[in-house]
Amino acid sequence: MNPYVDISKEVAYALAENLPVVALESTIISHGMPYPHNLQTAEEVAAIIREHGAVPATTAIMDGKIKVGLTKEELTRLASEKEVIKASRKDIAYLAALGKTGATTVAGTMFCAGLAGIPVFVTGGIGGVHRGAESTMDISADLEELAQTNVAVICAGAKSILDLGLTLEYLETKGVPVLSYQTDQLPAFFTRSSTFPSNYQVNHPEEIAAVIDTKWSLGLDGGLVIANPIPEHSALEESYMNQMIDEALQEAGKQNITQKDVTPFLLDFIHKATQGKSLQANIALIKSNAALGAEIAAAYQKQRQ
Ligand code: PSU
Repeated sequence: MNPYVDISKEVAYALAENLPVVALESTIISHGMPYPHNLQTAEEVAAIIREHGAVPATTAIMDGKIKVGLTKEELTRLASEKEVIKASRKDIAYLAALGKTGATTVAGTMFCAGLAGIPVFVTGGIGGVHRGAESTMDISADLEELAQTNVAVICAGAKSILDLGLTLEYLETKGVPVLSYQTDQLPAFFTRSSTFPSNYQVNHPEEIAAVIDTKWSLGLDGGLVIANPIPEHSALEESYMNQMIDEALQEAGKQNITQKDVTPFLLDFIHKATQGKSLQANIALIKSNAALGAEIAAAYQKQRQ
């Protein structure tokens, strides 16, 4: 086994027995939600995955060790310590070599899940091509990871802090399928729809599992985006959210926020500007994704038998 990787007993057992496992990211805990909502949500999401018959495996780098499956103490550290580093692919070697602690983004988590052999990963929203990327070149490393790592990512689409059209173009260029669950559009995180069509509509976890298995069996390496719209009762009003997002983008521009600080800044600004409404929506959608992800992980294991 890789000496840098420490897989929890529960996750290792599930993997050895071919039981369904669902990877979870930790940047959403450290940089995506405020304390204590972050810790509470992380625990609730793990419980939902268990209720749906799968084992949750949150990934992070703790004091230099790549951990797959975290203890409550480790989750609490990520949720509350200020010096936790947002860890994408480029950060992992530094953190592992120098004994640092980092919370993994979608890209970082895909990499860790890939190392551990976990094919299904649940998150809230993926990173993508930022608005104005024509001049800033701000494109999330999540997209490149999707291009190369064999992990299926269940999310609620992408926030319209991003340029959704360019994000879809990028994924298309990289050969990453974008499948929407029970809709033919790309959901836009806070809202169930966007003006952008998804590649395909899929209606059952079994169908999704079949696409994942067939893709990799054909040697078509790389990830898949499975976009699950936010539950209807938790969706926010589109024009209201667009206004909040515009304000957030303007403020980020004024304060000259760049690189890895952009997404956390925008998320925090929107949370405050909506007086917590965006946070409630975020919590609802990740729970819904957790339930679907566990069902997909179970269907995938069945498909492989
Ligand atoms: N989008 C969200 N919530 C999040 C993130 C994105 O709605 O918490 C986090 C994820 O961890 C994602 C990362 O992988 O932000 C993308 O950051 P960047 O744009 O710097 O690659």
